[in-house]
Amino acid sequence: EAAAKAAAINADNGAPTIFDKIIAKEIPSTIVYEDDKVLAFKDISPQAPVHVLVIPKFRDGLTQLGKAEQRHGVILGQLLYAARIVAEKEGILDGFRVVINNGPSACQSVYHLHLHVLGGRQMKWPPG
Ligand code: DGP
Repeated sequence: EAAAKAAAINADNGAPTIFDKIIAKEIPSTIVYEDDKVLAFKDISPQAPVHVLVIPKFRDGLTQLGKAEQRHGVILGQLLYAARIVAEKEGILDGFRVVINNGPSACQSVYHLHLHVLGGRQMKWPPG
């Protein structure tokens, strides 16, 4: 029941998220890459020596990947390509992982689409 409650609290309600403040630079972050459409910054709670989040600057309904529509195809490609730029900048191009947590059962906690770029250590499979 506690888990169901937590899931409900974290459910996708379309409200603004902390990432809006990071995009607006109202709260600080360590930016790794930025262009007019995409922002990449270090995760506040790193799960690997390199842990960077890649987000669209304009959420445009993309609270989670499961809400993607065909019109989002271009930004989705830009995000994935930005993950590759981040991997190169961070020196992990030889081995890195890109993760998208979608929804409560995947432990998504921020409802603004984001790619996790992880590396700098041996990653395990399957993930938890
Ligand atoms: P997820 O669980 O997939 O929704 O990942 C959300 C990530 O966002 C999580 O790894 C921690 C990170 N995060 C949350 N708040 C902040 C913040 O204020 N600054 C930064 N840099 N990262 C944050």
